[in-house]
Amino acid sequence: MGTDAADVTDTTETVTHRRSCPLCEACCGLEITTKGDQVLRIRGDMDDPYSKGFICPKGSTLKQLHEDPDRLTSPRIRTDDGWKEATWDEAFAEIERRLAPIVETHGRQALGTVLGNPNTHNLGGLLYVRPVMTAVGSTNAFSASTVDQMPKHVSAGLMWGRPDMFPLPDLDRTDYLLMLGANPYVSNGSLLTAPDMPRRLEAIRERGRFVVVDPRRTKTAEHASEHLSIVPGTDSFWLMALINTLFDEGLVDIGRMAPHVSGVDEVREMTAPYTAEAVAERCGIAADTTRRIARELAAAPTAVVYGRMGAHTVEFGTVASWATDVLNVLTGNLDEPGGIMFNCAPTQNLAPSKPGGRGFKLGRWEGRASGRPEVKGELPAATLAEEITDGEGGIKGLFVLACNPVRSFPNTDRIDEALQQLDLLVVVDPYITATARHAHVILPPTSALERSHYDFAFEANMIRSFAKYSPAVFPTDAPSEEQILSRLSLVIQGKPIDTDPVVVHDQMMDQIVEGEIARTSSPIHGRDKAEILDALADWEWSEQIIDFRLRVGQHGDGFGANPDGLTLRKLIDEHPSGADFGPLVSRFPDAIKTVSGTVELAPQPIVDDMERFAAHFEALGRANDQLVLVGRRHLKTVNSWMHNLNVLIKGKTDCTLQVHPDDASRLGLTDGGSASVRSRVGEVVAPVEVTDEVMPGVVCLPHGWGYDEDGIEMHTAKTKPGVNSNVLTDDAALDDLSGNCTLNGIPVEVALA
Ligand SMILES: Nc1nc2c(c(=O)[nH]1)N[C@H]1C(S)=C(S)[C@@H](COP(=O)(O)OP(=O)(O)OC[C@H]3O[C@@H](n4cnc5c(=O)[nH]c(N)nc54)[C@H](O)[C@@H]3O)O[C@H]1N2
Ligand SMILES: Nc1nc2c(c(=O)[nH]1)N[C@H]1C(S)=C(S)[C@@H](COP(=O)(O)OP(=O)(O)OC[C@H]3O[C@@H](n4cnc5c(=O)[nH]c(N)nc54)[C@H](O)[C@@H]3O)O[C@H]1N2
Ligand code: SF4
Ligand SMILES: [Mo]
Repeated sequence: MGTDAADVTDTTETVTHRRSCPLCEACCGLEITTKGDQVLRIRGDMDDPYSKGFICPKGSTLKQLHEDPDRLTSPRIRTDDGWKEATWDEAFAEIERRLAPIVETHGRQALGTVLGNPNTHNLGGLLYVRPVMTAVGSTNAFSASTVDQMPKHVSAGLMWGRPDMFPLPDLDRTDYLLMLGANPYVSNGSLLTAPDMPRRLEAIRERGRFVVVDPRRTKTAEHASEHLSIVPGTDSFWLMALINTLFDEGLVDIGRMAPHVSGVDEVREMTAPYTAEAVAERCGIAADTTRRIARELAAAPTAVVYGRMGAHTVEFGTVASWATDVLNVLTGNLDEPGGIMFNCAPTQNLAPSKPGGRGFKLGRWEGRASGRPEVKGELPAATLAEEITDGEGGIKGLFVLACNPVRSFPNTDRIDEALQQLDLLVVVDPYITATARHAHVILPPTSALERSHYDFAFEANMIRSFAKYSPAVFPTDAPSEEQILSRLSLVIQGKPIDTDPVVVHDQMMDQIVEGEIARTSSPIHGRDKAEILDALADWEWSEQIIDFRLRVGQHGDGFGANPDGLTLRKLIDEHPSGADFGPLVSRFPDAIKTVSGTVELAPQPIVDDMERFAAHFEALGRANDQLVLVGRRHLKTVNSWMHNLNVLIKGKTDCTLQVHPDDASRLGLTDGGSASVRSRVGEVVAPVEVTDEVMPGVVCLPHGWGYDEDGIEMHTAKTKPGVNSNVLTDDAALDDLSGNCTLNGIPVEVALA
């Protein structure tokens, strides 16, 4: 091959970077090759000991996202003549100008925050939204958690006293996996960070059994040992029937954890009405199948039950989430290899401690307009619009941080109208989205390639103890999300806009270090704060927090207490693709933090909900031939924002209404034709895909689409806008215990359009 002149003079070096992918919970390792400011190639990092080279088609698109001409690189201010490109000083001055009269006239309770999913994938967002929320200082806190996993927080909080400690299916060691309402072949896993789900799931099928429960024959279902179709919204009843069968057939065997579990007799009573026979028709699963699955779960050497979106975003999502883990406990699979296990991240302190703690409380305050109880300090996303518009004293100033409620929350037309009534809407987002188009000020963060990363959110959900630091590929002087959020918090506090935002970080470090020094089980208990802060002085911002947490964590150097232990410097120098510290280890009973110090199988709020549950069961018995809507995800797009890259959306649109052939012929619908879908709150017209992937009586539409509205500036997405399924989801349909929204099993009318 010849060498041309350009190559001879081009002395720019080719550099290989390692980082983890921030686009979904799998956190796959990427190997990114750059030359100057150009990305030459992105592929799976074969040296990453956790993901071992696995990536999906989205992983390589960090390049296209970085280069996307629609991605904002400077703030925008709304003016009478449209958007004005602004400096950061101008943007914060505008926020100050609009904010002051709101706070003066109505106080801080007229402010609110909305946090979105990408905060969990982005270090700055994850660590620095807290100062913004503290500065806002109102009870109007909303997030994507109540359109997602809140039922799991509630059941974990009630059962073991730790709402953030999710039960992790120990996939690589289990013999039997029962999975409800999840599609990890597409989603790549949720509340479960295990890159290369296909390989891990196929390994379970080879050594044991892997059963999928889903109203659709998903790709995951196709690869399972068995697929059971279930009537949407009925998982809670079916899980009760599995528990009932365990009692009925004498199969309960809790094993090692038995002395640390309470409420078994109450569960026997609570589940008594829900025999396999009683639920069969309502769930669409034959009684002998249900009984067989219960026996299989009990007989397997190790087994685990796992439920996600389809099981949680329904009317009794918390009961479903609770029943899932009751099954794990009653079959002896609590905190055992191959069962459900718990967070063993390197930043965890696993020093022995006594079981018992403060437990978990719900409903410490209520939404002003909705009267709905808070859960984990939040109000339900479904009540955002009414908390702005209804009655006296509503929200006037809203800070939306990495969220697109006009696409992601239920009854989005109502939210769309409500946002336009605000006196101040600040949106931190790289795009002018359906939500950001209503903003007074948009603050854009840097791109994923321009920032460093450590997966504090997802290391807690990994099935191995794994640490990985990703340095920025293209370091930049543009304000980081850390700096943007810190500065925002200062402006909200009423500080002068030229205050150095590092004061926010310094204050946070003071608190973090003080808290750790005060903990008796900490390796730095009783040490001098200044000495610890001094030892971190080589780092700034988030890196200080990463170094600190690694050093006080289970493998850390304890700031000298364990000189060979882990530090951020060591992680970077010795493990650029990540350090694997082995599989999960048992953490109970020490880690149980309920007031009783036991895993509580019959927490009072769940017991109290049984009456409503029974009434719902009765009502289902009277169900007619009403069609119900469920959602789905696609491998190449993520939620409401990854549709702006041609490499991902080219080809036939994925945004179709799936209809079973029997329903299609009854309704006169044809493949490729159009159908109108109407719910209590709205109507959309979508292209029809006739397929027996969905069970009869169920139609399915993905969420996140709908780019055709005026003002959205995502030009590639606009070429294939799709329809917004959250025009149909009902903001009045909630899981009462968690405030989570019902996104699956929405009653709809479908007709030829
Ligand atoms: N009908 C229906 N609705 C659903 C769901 C469903 O299954 N069905 N799923 C729900 C679930 S599980 C979730 S988690 C939510 C997600 O809903 P959201 O919380 O709205 O999250 P995303 O749509 O992923 O992204 C929100 C915004 O973050 C921006 N963003 C991307 N990266 C960054 C960044 O680094 N910093 C900042 N500041 N912004 C960034 C994107 O441009 C986007 O506008 O949707 C929920 N809505
Ligand atoms: N490619 C891609 N990956 C993603 C995302 C994305 O948008 N795109 N989003 C990320 C996010 S924020 C999350 S939270 C996770 C979600 O991860 P998962 O929970 O695995 O994702 P879903 O694909 O929504 O799977 C839900 C399944 O539940 C089924 N279902 C619907 N109703 C019911 C029901 O009543 N009962 C049962 N048993 N099943 C039901 C649906 O048919 C669907 O197959 O994915 C993450 N990963
Ligand atoms: S599965 Fe895809 S999107 Fe998710 S982390 Fe891996 S490469 Fe990124
Ligand atoms: Mo999510």
